[in-house]
Amino acid sequence: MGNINWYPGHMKKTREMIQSNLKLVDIIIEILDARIPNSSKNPIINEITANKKRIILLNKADLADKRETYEWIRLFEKEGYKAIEIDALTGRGIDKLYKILNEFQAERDEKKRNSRPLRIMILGVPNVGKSSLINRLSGRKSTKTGNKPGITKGKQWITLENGMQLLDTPGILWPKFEEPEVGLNLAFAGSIKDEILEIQDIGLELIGFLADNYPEEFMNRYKLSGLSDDKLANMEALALKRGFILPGKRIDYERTARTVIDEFRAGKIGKITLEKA
Ligand SMILES: Nc1nc2c(ncn2[C@@H]2O[C@H](COP(=O)(O)OP(=O)(O)OP(=O)(O)O)[C@@H](O)[C@H]2O)c(=O)[nH]1
Ligand SMILES: [Mg+2]
Repeated sequence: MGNINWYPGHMKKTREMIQSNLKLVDIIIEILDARIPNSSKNPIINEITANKKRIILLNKADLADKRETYEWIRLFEKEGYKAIEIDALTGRGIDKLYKILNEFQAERDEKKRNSRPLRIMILGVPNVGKSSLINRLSGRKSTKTGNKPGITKGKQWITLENGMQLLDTPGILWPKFEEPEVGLNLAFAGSIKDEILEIQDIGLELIGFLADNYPEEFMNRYKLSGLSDDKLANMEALALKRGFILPGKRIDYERTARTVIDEFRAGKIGKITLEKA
């Protein structure tokens, strides 16, 4: 889970590695977290992948707000991309992905004589579901094919059921760092190591967001009959409901925060999107 410490040298190396891999592929699959499509986007992906065809996947759509996911897809489509929602874990949406890939293949076959099967690479920031997607796509029917003649040496490729070639290691890109809001969103979604965060602060901010944006889901989950404008008051009400009380009748803020964060990540509070398109 997002435990890479990105530093400028590492970012430069990653970029160079991805750019050299880019030369080997025809199409990029960019995975975003449907709950945080903006915060889970690498800041320079447009620059890195310029002139490559790109499909945008909103993964973990099972955890996100359907309406918001729809708006994000419309936005990306307006920007000229193919965009779909998927759940890499269950495979929902993978059929649509194959349909798009097949369309790109047909387009290529029309343009080029002796066209070959598409070569694909997956890109995304840590924890968005790259490995899950690769596992899902590779399934049982596919075979790993290293150093296949005609395909660049030294690279491991997975042959998909439709014959296309998928690079077996995804490109892991760095997330945005500058905006504090992005950091919070990545923390809420579980893309930043919890140890480096003040869990009580993260929990408090998440409670604030939920009370403002998903009040019904939040009240239902924690059996609250009303909400305060003050996030700390809401946190305390929740703690009392759940009995998160320490000796001396002190509120266990740590446990309260941990609980809300865990339940949010597990989708127990509801289908929630943290960023609007
Ligand atoms: N609910 C849900 N969880 C998912 C989905 N896809 C992946 N996950 C979970 O998200 C976490 C990260 O998934 P990975 O596939 O390991 O993500 P990754 O992008 O390969 O992560 P790194 O290798 O760390 O960069 C795992 O706990 C997965 O089980 C999905 O569609 N829905
Ligand atoms: Mg992985």
